[in-house]
Formats: sequence, structure tokens, C-alpha cells
Amino acid sequence: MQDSFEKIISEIVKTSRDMWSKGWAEANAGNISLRLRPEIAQDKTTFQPRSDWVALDMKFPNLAKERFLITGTGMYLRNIEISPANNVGVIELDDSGGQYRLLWGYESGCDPTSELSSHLEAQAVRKRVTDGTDRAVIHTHSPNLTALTYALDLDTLRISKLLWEMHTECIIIFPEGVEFVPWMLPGSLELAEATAKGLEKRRVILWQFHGILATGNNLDAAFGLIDTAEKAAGIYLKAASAGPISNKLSTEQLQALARRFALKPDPSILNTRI
Ligand code: 2HA
Ligand code: ZN
Repeated sequence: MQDSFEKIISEIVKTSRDMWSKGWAEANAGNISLRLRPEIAQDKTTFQPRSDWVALDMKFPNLAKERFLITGTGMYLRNIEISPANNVGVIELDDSGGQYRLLWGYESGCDPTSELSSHLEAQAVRKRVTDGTDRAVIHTHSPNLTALTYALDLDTLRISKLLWEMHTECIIIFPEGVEFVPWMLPGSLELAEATAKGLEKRRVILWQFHGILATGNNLDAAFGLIDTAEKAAGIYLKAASAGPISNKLSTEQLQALARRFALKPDPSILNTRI
């Protein structure tokens, strides 16, 4: 099907409905951004300046003139399907990447997500490291992954190895692992910067006591990363609640998966013992 703004809207409707249905998006939890392709972003009938320029916390030179579909602050993901234009907006960045203005949506009067800094920093890094392929960022409050950050002492190597060991699919879906970021204030520049640093190498970032952020070339790809990591975290919790975990994928089995699927898993994760 030809890409169109209507199709993009139907994708964000489905993604946000699925996030709600999976129990990842209580109240106004979670936010989504998508960097629009030029053929969609340049539609002058749909997109017209609807606000003054607003200064961003920092400049994003490699996002200059880019246009993003992005959820609104305080809005409930479960309501996007009722009214996309009330809950989601399209913003564009100026020539310097230091200001944004509204082009469509936010008809409820809201602003972009409170995690705008994390989304734009994530978009900027992933655009650079993927040569423009990555366009989607999803943040959400996935309960199993979040529960693990309370139950266990984690770091990047430990959470990555644990998820690989608890579900055969994980090393295939994220051979680079999952980056762990200790608790920081939601919406803060500090959290955005720690997240962006992790995204230089990885596509999934676990925020301690909060949730998860993932990137991909489209919403399905980012959603699939979260879904897989969240499922493995759930399998761990189920297995642990049934008694001490006596079996898990061995390093040799993980290496066999890497050979079978021609993966290059992060060796420091493979060599980690938990
Ligand atoms: O949108 O999830 O992290 C609300 C949040 C903040
Ligand atoms: Zn959040």
C-alpha cells in the first residue's frame, strides 16, 4: 500500500491500542514518535504552521527541518484511536534544529510528550548511527521489565544475559543486548542524555523503576523489540515464582543460536555470568 499520512495514523492507532491492551500504558504513560518520510512530511494541504516557534532544551542540527508525528503530553495512549488529532501532533524543527512548531494535531491544546528530550535525542542518535534508517521511538511502562529492576541488581551486561537466557528469541532479536540506565527524573535532560549514549550501540534501553525505550525503522520494529524483552522478563518472573530457576539457555546454546542465525552478539554479554 502507498504510504500516506492516513496509513501512518492507522499505524500509531494500532501501536497505541496494542500498548494499552498489553498493560504497558496506564493513564498517560508511554509516548511514541515517528520521523516522517519526506513524501508524507511535505504534504502542504495537511501540514500548515499552527504555532509560534518554541525553543528546545538543546539543538539537534541533524534533525533540522525534520517533521515528527509525536504523542501529546498528558494524553492517554488508549484514547488515540478515538481522536488522533486531539492526542497526537506533527511538529517540525527549524533550520538550526533548536526550535519546533506545530503543523497538525494537538487539538486538545496539549504540547508534545514530557519525554520530548529523550525522543529527540534518541531520534538524532539513531538517525546518525543508522544512516537515516531508524525513524520510530517508543517509550512505555512494561511491567515485567520494570519489576526486574526492583527485584534484581542489574546493569547492562546482567539484564542482557538474563533476557537472552530466558527466551530463545532474545539473542536473535537483540544481539547487541539491552542498555540499563539507573533511575533518573522522568522527562529530564539527564535521562535523555544517558538514553542517547546507550542508543549509540543498542536499540533497547531499560529505565530503572520506570520502563523501557526502543527504536526501530518503523513502529512495528520498535514495538517488537519491547514485546520480546517484556515477554522474556515475564518468563523469568513466572519461572522464578514456580521455584528456584534450575534451567536456562547455556552460553553454548546461545553461541549455537548466534552461528545458526549469523549473529554477532556482544561478547561481553555472552561472557557474563549471572
Ligand atoms: O508520558 O511515560 O515518562 C508519561 C511518561 C513519562
Ligand atoms: Zn514513562
